[in-house]
Amino acid sequence: MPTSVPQTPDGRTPEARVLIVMTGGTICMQRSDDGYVPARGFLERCMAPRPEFNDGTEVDPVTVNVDDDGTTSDLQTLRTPVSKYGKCIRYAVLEFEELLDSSSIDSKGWAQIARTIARNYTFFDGFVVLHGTDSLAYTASALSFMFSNLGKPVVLTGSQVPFSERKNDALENLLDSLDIAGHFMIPEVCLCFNSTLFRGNRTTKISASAFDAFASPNLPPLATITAIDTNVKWDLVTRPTALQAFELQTHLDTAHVACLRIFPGITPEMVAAVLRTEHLRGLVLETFGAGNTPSGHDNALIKVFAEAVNLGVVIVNITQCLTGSVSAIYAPGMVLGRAGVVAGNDMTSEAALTKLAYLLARPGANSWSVARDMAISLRGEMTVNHATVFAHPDGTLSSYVTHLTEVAYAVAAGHIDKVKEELRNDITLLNRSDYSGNTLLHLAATGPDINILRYLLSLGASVHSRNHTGSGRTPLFLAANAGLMGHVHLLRQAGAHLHAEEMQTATLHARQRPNVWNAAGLNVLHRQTTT
Ligand code: ASN
Repeated sequence: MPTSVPQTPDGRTPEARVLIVMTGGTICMQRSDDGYVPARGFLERCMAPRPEFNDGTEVDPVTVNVDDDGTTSDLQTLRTPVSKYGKCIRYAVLEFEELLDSSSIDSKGWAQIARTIARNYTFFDGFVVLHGTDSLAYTASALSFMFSNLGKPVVLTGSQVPFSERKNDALENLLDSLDIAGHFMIPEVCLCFNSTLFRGNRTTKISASAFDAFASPNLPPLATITAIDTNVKWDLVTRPTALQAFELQTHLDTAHVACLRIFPGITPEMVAAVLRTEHLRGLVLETFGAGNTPSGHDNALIKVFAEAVNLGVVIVNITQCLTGSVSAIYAPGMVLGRAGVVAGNDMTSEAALTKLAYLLARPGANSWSVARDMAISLRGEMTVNHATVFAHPDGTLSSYVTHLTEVAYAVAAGHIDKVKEELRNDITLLNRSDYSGNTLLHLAATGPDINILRYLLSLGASVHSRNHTGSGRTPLFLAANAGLMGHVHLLRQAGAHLHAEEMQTATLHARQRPNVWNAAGLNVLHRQTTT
């Protein structure tokens, strides 16, 4: 436990805002004569009566954007009791019109989830998506590709047993997911299940009934959750380092991709029949071991693959094995590579298929560009040497404080070399906050050297962290308030935005420096909240 609960200067407990998106799945189901079916009213039925989810205070409803034409809806909002990290989580549940058993979800459903998050991105600190487990790993993978430069946590979960049953895994999974989304700046699409947080696009469903339903065979969990603590492996967490704002691509070309599992005795004719499917553009080939297919006497199978590649079909080789990677160490695998089949390394089938569908739908995509991009890691979905950056969510004092003070001083004084040196020694300082909730980026946002701001952003410092002042100020607010136009532009470029309460406060200040507040997005975002 922290020695004391941090408070805002006006004596309130800091709050995080989380939107829970309910898409269906066992978690919300109830018994019926036809077996379990999805049921509505999850917040009222399951969350409101439980003290873990409801501290009993009256909370104003939250306005959420429910569709692309700007329609809004006021949702009932609840607040959790104060957590061990000294925060309450204020949340609402947005239920989709049609609640699905996830075995029926498709790319339209993925787009609906993605759009819901994008429309409400600026109003919440994190998102939880409640979803059936059957296709959860596909949805997690698809969303990870649909979102570029994601700066906030998106946590998917569900359960094997409905919340409405006495003994279930729903309560634990939901509580853990809400805690992660509200407390930890893990800006990835994650899957939280059975006290474990995974990178979503590394997961696969491994059990039809056990609570331990998901595995991430080729990447350790991003976090493990015990009764006492949440242990985040910050060195595994990826974060956006490009100076670009959050973006969304909703279209995935699932209609023209397929999956084929090789088995002993598969004939070239069968494979050719699949590859001749009208308008097929991409195939995920699940091969044996390190990426091998039967070679046969005359390499007939390889010729079928080579022909399809020449006709423009992108074929991606992944292994049927649960762990390990394809690699061209055996002749059959090497021959496949020479035929133009792309090595998918250690991607799961779910990740490979959704990545292929995503790349094929990108504007201007052709088979060459798709094949090239299938071989690189876009969202940490496959193992290559990629840079990772560390972070820490809470504002509690710790042994880091001495170093943090030193580097904080260097940021405030504009000593960039010292800042670089300290962060080289200990990158975990990057997203640490002091007792007022200020991260290094907060300090750099009003600091004398814009290059320090740029440097911290290039390392992946979060533009969305909120300090303990007022309703929680972001670095962008501080930069605008200080009238630093260059800093404001840079932060905006990196995806920063003012949140709803900041905009209200900013409106009062805007008369003095309209240009800088305008650059901070006041007009644009103000219009959004009033629609
Ligand atoms: N059939 C359910 C679904 O995927 C399974 C579950 O959620 N446990 O929606």
